[in-house]
Amino acid sequence: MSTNRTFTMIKPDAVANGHIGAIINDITNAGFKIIALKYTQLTAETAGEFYAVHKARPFYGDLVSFMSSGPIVAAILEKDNAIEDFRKLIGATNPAEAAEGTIRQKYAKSIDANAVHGSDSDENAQIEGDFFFTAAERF
Ligand code: IDP
Repeated sequence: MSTNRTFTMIKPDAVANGHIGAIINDITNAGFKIIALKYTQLTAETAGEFYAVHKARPFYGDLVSFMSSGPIVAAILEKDNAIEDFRKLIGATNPAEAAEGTIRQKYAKSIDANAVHGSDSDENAQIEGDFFFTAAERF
């Protein structure tokens, strides 16, 4: 089922650097509607579970410890063509390669601390949204 929804996190670096407001502003200005929103912190265990798909990658341990190092903002967003449009809005994984004006280009400093997460498919958006939000927390 294609839902026109995506899931995002504002990662610990962007939260610590005071960019929550600016990033949410960029997201809503780009036409995304907020369906669910939460300020929370992952544990090493829940971060490990969320990123289990990357378990075999060399950066997995660093990714899990970084993502559990401080609070994050999790959100479900809605817009036509949400997955692709949101990936365009955030820019390349490595902020050094992210296009001018993208969220990662503006607010991220490195490939590991890259300010935001964006789902890469409808299926993963559903799984990732379900990881953080109950049905009663979506509007
Ligand atoms: P994406 O977040 O742009 O979809 P993925 O390849 O799915 O990128 O990687 C997930 C996350 O893992 C990235 O956002 C980044 O934080 C981290 N990551 C990816 N590649 C590297 C790397 O080569 N070194 C360190 N961290 C990485």
